[in-house]
Amino acid sequence: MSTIEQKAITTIRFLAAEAVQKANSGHPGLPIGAAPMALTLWKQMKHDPKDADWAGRDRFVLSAGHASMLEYSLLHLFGYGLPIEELKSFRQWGSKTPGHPEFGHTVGVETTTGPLGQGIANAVGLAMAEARLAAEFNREGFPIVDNYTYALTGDGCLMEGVAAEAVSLAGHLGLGKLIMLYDRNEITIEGNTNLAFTEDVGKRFEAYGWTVQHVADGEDTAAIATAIDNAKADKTHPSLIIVRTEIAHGTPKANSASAHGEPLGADALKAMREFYQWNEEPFAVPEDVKAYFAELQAGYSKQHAAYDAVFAEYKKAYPDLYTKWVAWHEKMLPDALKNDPRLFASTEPKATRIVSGELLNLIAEYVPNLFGGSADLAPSNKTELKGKGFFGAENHAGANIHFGIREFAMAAICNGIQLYGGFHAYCATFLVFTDYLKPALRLSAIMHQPVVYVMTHDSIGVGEDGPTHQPIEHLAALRATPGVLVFRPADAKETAYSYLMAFEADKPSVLALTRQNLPQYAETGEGTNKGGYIVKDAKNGKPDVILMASGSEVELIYKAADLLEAEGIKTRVVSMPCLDLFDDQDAGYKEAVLPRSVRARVAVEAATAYSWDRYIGLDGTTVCIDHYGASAPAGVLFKEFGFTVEHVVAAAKASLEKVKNWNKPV
Ligand SMILES: Cc1ncc(C[n+]2csc(CCOP(=O)(O)OP(=O)(O)O)c2C)c(N)n1
Ligand SMILES: [Mg+2]
Repeated sequence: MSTIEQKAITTIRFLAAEAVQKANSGHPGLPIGAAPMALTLWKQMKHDPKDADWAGRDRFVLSAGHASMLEYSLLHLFGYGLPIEELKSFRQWGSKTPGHPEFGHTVGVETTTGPLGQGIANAVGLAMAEARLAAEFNREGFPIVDNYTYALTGDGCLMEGVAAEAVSLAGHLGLGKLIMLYDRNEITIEGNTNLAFTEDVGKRFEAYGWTVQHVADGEDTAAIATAIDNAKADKTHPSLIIVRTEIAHGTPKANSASAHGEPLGADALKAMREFYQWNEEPFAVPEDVKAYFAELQAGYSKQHAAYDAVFAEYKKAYPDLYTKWVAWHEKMLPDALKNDPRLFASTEPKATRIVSGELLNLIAEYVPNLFGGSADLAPSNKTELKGKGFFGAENHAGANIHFGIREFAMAAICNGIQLYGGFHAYCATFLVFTDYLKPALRLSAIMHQPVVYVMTHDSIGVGEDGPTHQPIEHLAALRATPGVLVFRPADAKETAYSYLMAFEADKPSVLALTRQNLPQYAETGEGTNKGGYIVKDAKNGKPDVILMASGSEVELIYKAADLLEAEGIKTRVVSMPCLDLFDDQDAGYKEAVLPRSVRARVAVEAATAYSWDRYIGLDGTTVCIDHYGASAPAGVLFKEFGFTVEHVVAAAKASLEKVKNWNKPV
């Protein structure tokens, strides 16, 4: 390694240590120990700090997100436009340097990391997206999609189950352009990894089908560079490079758990300065180090220019492909799809999961860049895109993904696919198993990624599979997650409107869909866009009572309304396919649908009542299920658990009674 490179590495180490020290908070150990591999990796990467979004760039994921100061130091030094002032305000309000790297917040951060393990799965998704886009667009002499995906992981990420799921799939898929560097310092928060993590990680990865290399000394940048070169040369297997490092190398806290997540302290910093013979002021970047990075930038600019030249030629040689490229990178759905009458063609009773399958296939006719699949439940989730092939080691052009039974990785991989660009990602399983993928959905939301979660078997309507398979609290939990649209459509039309919104949203959506058939209603439709709307109003004037429901229970409130009206009780029927959207409407609209003056209300949903409290008011009531289900035919369960027209009618009368009593003079 040249002296200037050594000096650049030392600069990274001090920027990280000083920023954590100044913030009095953060994780200095890993950045200090991994600085040599980080510089070696970034130096050779294909990227352009002057154009962080350049489509041709290699992707880098800091899966060990707590080591954020490593990434911020790199972004600053490589010239991504992250000023030194931002490093000085690490972890402070309003800074571009939050505790963990946040996509969309700091230029150059490819994905939000921090929840350990997910970054690895994001990287797998990025590599899958690259592979499919390359298969779709590259032509002889025009490798317009050709990048590596790099991830840097610590011990922690590799203990996480989601990483195991993701790397297992990556090995199966032979993602040769996925390269992971493992900062093996054998330290985590509680101490040495021998406390809980003693397996042979290399052998495990070999068993997964990865090529594994070892670098015995994390300071040996030549060995790291060679390992990266070898990994790049192997185009048929993903690569793991296990680099033995020392946490907080060169400080008195080296190889200790206290270096993980505490500032080094003034004394240790002083000793570190002596070890590295570093006499710079805190946050100072020596001029020759600045010059070194400026010189690297010249190379990146050249690379980018060369890519642009190839792309310009490609545009000329393949104008149709170029048009397609633009279409694939379009966020909005084409108007032709929105005007296709088949979107709203269902007239027969149908399960919304069946409708969903038809819609996905219809959408795929116009939107060929759908990319997704199910966690081994495609026949139940109805998610297969017919005739579009399956993505695999031998077929990178396939649009369908067999995720295997790996729900969490599936969702985190979809985040990676969506972040790569060029795709609409979707994934599927039973609604009850959103529990298995929820942490990735949360990151979809934090990152504003419109991943579509097709979650079927949405209630006790699952029937015989019993309580383990019957979601109860899930809808409420998902609705409580900020930045997620939860759709529970009542029929085919509402399902279609939900899909159109989901794919164009700037946030993830969950579609909760039924296993069992539902009727089609004449009155449903565009109101879905407002999340809740009147589908049938009281026959004569202002309603006495409002019935509201989502999904399969809309049928119940329709029928109950008929009975109530027959008794002279004026009843309004409100379908609420998306509470999140309804909440976003202006006060006037909400008042028009749920007038304050109508206090008798019933909300019906085959799930916990949690979501509905804010709509029913003090005198309203719910017909919901606040306990686990049971194993029996769906019809029996609905009856046994009170989801009957009679019960809804009784609930409406009880609410009316309450209002009447309350209005009595005391
Ligand atoms: C899912 C998840 N669980 C727990 C944590 C809290 N946490 C942050 S870092 C860490 C230990 C990570 O160890 P390692 O990756 O070896 O990093 P190092 O100590 O070497 O910096 C833990 C438990 C987290 N960020 N994410
Ligand atoms: Mg560690």
